[in-house]
Amino acid sequence: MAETATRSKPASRGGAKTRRSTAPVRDSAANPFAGESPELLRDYFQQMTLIRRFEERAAQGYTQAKIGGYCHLNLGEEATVVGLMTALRKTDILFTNYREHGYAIAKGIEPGRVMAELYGRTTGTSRGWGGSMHMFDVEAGLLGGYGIVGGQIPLATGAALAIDYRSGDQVVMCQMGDGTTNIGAFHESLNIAALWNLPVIFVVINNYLGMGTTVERSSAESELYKRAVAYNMHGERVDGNDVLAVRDVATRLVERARETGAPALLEATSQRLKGHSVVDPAKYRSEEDNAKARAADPVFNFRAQLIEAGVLDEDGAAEIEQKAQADADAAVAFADDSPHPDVSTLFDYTYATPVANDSRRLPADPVF
Ligand SMILES: Cc1ncc(C[n+]2csc(CCOP(=O)(O)OP(=O)(O)O)c2C)c(N)n1
Repeated sequence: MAETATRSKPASRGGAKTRRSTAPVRDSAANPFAGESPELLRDYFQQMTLIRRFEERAAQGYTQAKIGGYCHLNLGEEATVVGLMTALRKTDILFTNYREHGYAIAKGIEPGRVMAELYGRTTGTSRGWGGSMHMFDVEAGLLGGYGIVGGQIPLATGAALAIDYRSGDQVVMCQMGDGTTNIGAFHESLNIAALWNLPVIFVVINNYLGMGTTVERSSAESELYKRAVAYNMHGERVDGNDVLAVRDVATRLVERARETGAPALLEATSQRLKGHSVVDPAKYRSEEDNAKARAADPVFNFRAQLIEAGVLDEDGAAEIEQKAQADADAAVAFADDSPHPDVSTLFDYTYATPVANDSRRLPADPVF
């Protein structure tokens, strides 16, 4: 086990205006970005901002009834998402729960294809049949998108077994929420991953809430990374609002798994800014909780830190924000302009047929 990894410095809401620079950020004890490439820092900010704008547009699309089914957003988790995905190669494999739009984008899938999946259009990642919770893209290494809490964990462990069996050099990352660590599959999978030394990093996003129940009320050990001890596995906690801290620890654990096969459990603490899903008004949260979540806003704080450190000025930040907004708007336009699946394809991606062993037909068609 290890201690909490953090590089955070309290965010400032002000900050001097400075010119955009390409030289490595000047080394100084007070500078949280010492030695970092300004381009990379701006790229992280760009990705985090794009995910923020994308999720805002997704919420809007839901209220306009353009998006059906369930819809869970990564609002407030952008630093964790970008930090984690930065640690993966394109060929590495990702499994997530249903809160996955940001992961899909940061893993390299076109935002338009992600939005089209939300809109149920044929140009979506799952041809419009999966929706928000079931994105899938083999080329990008995203093997779902799962709506059943914990459903992704045994599958991710199996994928790591397949990599090990073929002596591959890929690593699997398996993302889940804090509430998921009380599902039996979590414990079974961690046990087998440790026993067989499988290259899988289990990542728990601890936003301190399941749907509305706090971690303290549902988990006997609320510091979730400590659960790794029971499986003789390395466990670590990181401040999920700090994109660089997340990137650093995730990179270390991913590369360790690549070299030695060793699995690990990483807990990233975070705050979701809105309800569990877009239809949840989050009445179980107090004003104090909301204020705490807003104060931890990783996009807002990262922006302020970048300006204070001289990596960005106000104009540079605004330029990135405008591009992110334009990209999110373009994703919506692409989804809106894409076709709905033809009704004749209704059974094309299902196992079931109206009669066992019968050919697929539409519900209105006569069975006999
Ligand atoms: C097996 C199963 N049980 C219950 C549900 C209903 N459910 C959906 S999300 C959720 C809470 C999960 O919380 P957490 O793992 O912390 O993830 P978060 O939503 O916070 O990302 C529950 C109980 C489900 N989808 N699957």
